[in-house]
Amino acid sequence: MLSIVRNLRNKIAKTKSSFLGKIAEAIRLRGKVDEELIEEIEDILLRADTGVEMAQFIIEKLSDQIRIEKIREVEIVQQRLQEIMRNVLLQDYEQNLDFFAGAYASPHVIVFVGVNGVGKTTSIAKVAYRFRKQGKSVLIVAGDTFRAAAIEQLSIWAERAGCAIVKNQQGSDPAAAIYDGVQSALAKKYDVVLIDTAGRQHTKHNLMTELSKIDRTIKKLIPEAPHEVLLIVDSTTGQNAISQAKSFNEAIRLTGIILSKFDGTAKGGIIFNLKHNLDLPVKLIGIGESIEDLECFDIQDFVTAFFTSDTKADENGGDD
Ligand SMILES: Nc1nc2c(ncn2[C@@H]2O[C@H](COP(=O)(O)OP(=O)(O)O)[C@@H](O)[C@H]2O)c(=O)[nH]1
Ligand SMILES: [Mg+2]
Repeated sequence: MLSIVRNLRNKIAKTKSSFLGKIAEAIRLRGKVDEELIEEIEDILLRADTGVEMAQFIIEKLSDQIRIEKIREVEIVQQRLQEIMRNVLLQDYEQNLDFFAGAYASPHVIVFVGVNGVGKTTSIAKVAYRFRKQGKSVLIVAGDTFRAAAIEQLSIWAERAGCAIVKNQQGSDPAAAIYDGVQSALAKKYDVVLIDTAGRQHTKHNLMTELSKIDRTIKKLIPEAPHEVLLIVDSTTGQNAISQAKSFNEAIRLTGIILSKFDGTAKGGIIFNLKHNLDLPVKLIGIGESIEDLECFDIQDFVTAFFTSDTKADENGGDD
C-alpha cells in the first residue's frame, strides 16, 4: 500500500507541482488575504480543469471559512484550501475493489473505448501486463482495424506483455474481428480478453452505432459480457471528458474510467471534475508511457500522494 502511494507520488510530482504549486505560488506572491487572492485561486482551479461548478464550490467554501475564522494569514488559507479539496475527493468515498484481483468470469472480457490518441492501446498493454504478472492467460483482440499501424502497434505491445493477439486484415469489419477473437478465447479457455477499439469522436453518430454493434456481437457469444467497458480519458485534455463519457455510455454501457497521462499534466483538476459530474468510478490511472505505468486508482491513496508535502515526498525518494 505504502509503496503504491510512494510510486504514485513520484509519478505525479509534475502534475502536483504545476497544479498545487501554482496555487501555493499565487498565495505566496499575493502575501495577503483579499478578494484578489480568492479570484486568483479560482482562476487556477479553472485552468486546471476542475470545471466551473467545482471551482465555484471550492471557492465558496474557502470564502466562508476565511470569513468565519477571520483568517488573515495566507498560510492558513493554503491549509484550508487543501482541506476543502481533500474533502471533495473523499466525500462518499468508496474503496475501489482491486481491479486485477476481483473474481471474474472466464474469460473476463474488457473493452477499451475512447477518442483518438487518449491512450487506449497503451492502457491495454499495461492491463495485459498486470494480468500476465498474476499468471493469467491473456488474449488481446485488435478491434481497431482502420489503420494497419494500429494493428502493428498492438502486436508489439502484446509481445512485450507476453500475451497472444487475434488480428484480422486492415479494413475488415471490427465487429467480425472481435467475434473471432472472443470465439477463439472461449475455445482456448483464456482467462482474460482485452479488446482494442478504434478511436472515435463521441459526436460521430455512425461510429457510436458501431460500438453498440460491437457490444451486441460480444453478447452473442457471452451474454453477460463485456464485464468491463472502460473509457480512457486523457488528463491533459480535460473538460471534454464529461460529454465524451455521456455519449459513449449511450452507445455501450461504461463501467469505469481509465485516467491516462496523469504524469506531467498541468491539468490535475480533471479529477475533481470527474468526481463531481460523473457517476462512473475512475478505476485505473495511467502515469507514464511504459508498460508498468498503471495503478489501481484509490482516492485515499491518491489524496495522500497528491496533498502530502513535498518535504515528505523528498524523504521518501521523491524527485521534485
Ligand atoms: N505520459 C504518458 N503518456 C501516455 C500515457 N498513456 C498513453 N500515453 C501516450 O499517448 C500516446 C497515444 O497513446 P495510444 O495508446 O496510441 O492512444 P490510442 O490512440 O487511444 O490508442 C502515445 O504516445 C502514448 O505513449 C500515460 O499514462 N502517460
Ligand atoms: Mg490505439
